[in-house]
Amino acid sequence: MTTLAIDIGGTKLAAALVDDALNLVARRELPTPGSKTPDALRAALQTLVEPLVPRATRVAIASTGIIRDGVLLAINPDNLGGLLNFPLTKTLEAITGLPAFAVNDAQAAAWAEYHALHGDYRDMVFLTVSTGVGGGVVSNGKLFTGTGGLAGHLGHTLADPNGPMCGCGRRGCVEAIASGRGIAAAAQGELAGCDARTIFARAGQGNDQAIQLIHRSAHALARLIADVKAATDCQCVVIGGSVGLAEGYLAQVETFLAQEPAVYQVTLQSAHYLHDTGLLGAALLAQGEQS
Ligand code: ADP
Ligand code: BMX
Ligand code: ZN
Repeated sequence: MTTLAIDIGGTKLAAALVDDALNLVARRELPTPGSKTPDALRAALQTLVEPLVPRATRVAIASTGIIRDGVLLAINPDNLGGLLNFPLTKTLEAITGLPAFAVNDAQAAAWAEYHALHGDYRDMVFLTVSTGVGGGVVSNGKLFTGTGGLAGHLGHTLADPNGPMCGCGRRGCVEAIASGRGIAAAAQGELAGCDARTIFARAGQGNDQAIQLIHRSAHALARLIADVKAATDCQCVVIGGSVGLAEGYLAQVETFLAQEPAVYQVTLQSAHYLHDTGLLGAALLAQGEQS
């Protein structure tokens, strides 16, 4: 079987063909449409997948948002506004003429990264620090998705009761502070209006404010990881997303986590599959669905 894997994020859309041995070819990427209307997303997905469809036998989608029965609901509508109840699998089935399966992006990535650990650990958590902060939990070898798809949305746990409002409606979520959007939203003065990528570049040039913004994100993530260790007793936390994979970020999280008591320490690793982990996780889960 050749799976057409699709990853829908708040910033970018990716697609590739994945075979049963998890070889990934013909990867394509497009920006997530700025208008974020259902029509704009449908059109962008069509453009993205069209060249890949003739070689595919099924579709597997990893998408930001709560995925329930193939439908996408945003927990943080700021990340993917205007898409309340977007019929993800129906849309892709109509575009491709193939059967489609959909799962949350971080849940998919958790499954791919669990697979990459080759049985070293039975309990692990994946965190993406990207447009938002997403999570996926594998406990005793089983991926948690929840009956309503919400399981693992760890970016919406509390970092600071006096922190910024989160798009989900809660104040002070980890996502509002640590995510790419959270980093950008806190930038002031000369960095106001810059995205997280630019802020990382400025930090690399020694800009104090940029360095502090990244510290603030890494510190919130480290505290989240201590909470996650307390909740799951996981043996490993894997970090992905463009912020999570940015040079030096994981080392900062490790430094902040080391300041927590010994019981909360846990091995941290960068995502083995880097930016393809959502694509591969969706493909793996689709294999499981049909086996
Ligand atoms: P998505 O959320 O669509 O899955 P990404 O994982 O690429 O996409 O995350 C997007 C966020 O990461 C944005 O806030 C962007 O500014 C930031 N970003 C992208 N590239 C980099 C980089 N090289 N270093 C740091 N941050 C980055
Ligand atoms: C948000 C939420 C999660 C998602 C996470 C990371 C939406 C649209 N998304 O917390 O479902 O897993 O962002 O998403 O509410 P990404 O776009 O940063 O990859
Ligand atoms: Zn939130």
